[in-house]
Amino acid sequence: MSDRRNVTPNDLSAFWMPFTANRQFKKAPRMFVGAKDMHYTTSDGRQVLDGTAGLWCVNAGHCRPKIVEAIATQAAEMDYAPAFQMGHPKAFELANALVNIAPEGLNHVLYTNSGSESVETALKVALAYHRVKGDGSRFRLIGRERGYHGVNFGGISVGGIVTNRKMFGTLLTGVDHMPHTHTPGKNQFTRGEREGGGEDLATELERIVTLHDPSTIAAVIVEPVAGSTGVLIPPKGYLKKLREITKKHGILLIFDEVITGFGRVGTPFAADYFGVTPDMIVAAKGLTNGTIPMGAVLVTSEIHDAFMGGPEHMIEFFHGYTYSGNPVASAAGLATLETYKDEGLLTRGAELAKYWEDALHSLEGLPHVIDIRNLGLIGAVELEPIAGSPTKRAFSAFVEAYEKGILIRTTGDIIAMSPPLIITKAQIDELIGTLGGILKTLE
Ligand code: PXG
Repeated sequence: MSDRRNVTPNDLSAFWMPFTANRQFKKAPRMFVGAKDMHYTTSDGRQVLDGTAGLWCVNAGHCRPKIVEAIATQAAEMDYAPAFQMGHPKAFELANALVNIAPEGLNHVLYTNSGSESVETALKVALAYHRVKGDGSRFRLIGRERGYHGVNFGGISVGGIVTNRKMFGTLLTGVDHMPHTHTPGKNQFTRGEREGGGEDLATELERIVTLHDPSTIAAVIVEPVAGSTGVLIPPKGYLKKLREITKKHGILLIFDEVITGFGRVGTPFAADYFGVTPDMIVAAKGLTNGTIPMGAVLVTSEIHDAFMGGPEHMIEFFHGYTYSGNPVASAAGLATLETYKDEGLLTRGAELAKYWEDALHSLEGLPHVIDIRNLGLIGAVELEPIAGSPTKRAFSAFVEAYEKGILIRTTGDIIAMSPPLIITKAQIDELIGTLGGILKTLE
């Protein structure tokens, strides 16, 4: 095999890159060519400490042996099997393994290939569920401002990010949004969940439900902790209250745990952390440690069983993908869950959370830092935007960080971090220490 290090492609124009400033990137590309455990290797041979688990997905760290081997072995043994009207063992084994780590009651799994597809799948299950129960007037879907649920039409409709919505026409109809849970100007530098305001914020749902009448509402979808819009931690009691209201009105509650799933907040799912069990969990990313695209929707027996009433020769739910439960992805998922189990990673975040929190909050008082937020192994440092040039300051920090050997993410002027769950305390010090140095010299 040829050594691809230090090889930069000679033409970058064909690949229209996702969520990237293409012209800027292609003038000064940043390329990774290798990865192992906590580090990436750049095309110029430098090591970069991964402060973001790739894009919130490499929870066990990079190129872990069990996962690498499982993928190679499965690809050689059976690369693909038809997903409709045929099966293969690993898809079933993985579904069982997922149910085993999921909150009590979430007993069935539908597979997808991404977080976005998981969201579409969950929304469709919600609508169809009410219909098969003879309650087809429940057609409305409720999301939240500043929610991110991927980029497909259902997801951007229930999502609350203006830039992701405004170009794309009317989107889904029958959607409404709750207010987001962020309170800028108040509660800055709160560690973990803040006290107060949770019940009031959740009660906004009651107002929306009253406006539309509960009999028209199918489901409410929220991220337990909003990740990509800047790490917005819900106030205490908020999710419990959402559960109370949805239950009272026969509305399904969907947790989008694409980011918060698989140990990110110190428990297998955020549902466990908050002690709130939704009717569905949307997952992806950490399911295969980022290796092979795969997502999943976990649903309760009540939802699943509602579909199982018709004639047995009939397809119960007209939905699915060519790659639902793909053999290589299933093998990757099984090996990933084994790695999490072997190394206690689904709860390691809880052990490190306090150290992580203290390290992050040590940045309080540095130039431009206007807020710091954290939960489990998630953290955000919000910077004062440069007047008239929002996002520029944080983006400069991102580029500088890459040059100095750490990978961070930015959204607007918020720096978000979510390292692999194998990070050591010394590496937390390195990540935060390097970031602190950068903040001191930022314009
Ligand atoms: N739901 C949530 C909560 C997500 O965070 C998706 C759905 C969509 O997943 P896919 O696999 O279709 O991308 C996501 C994805 C970032 C960042 O830097 C976040 C995501 C993706 C890429 C970057 O914050 N979240």
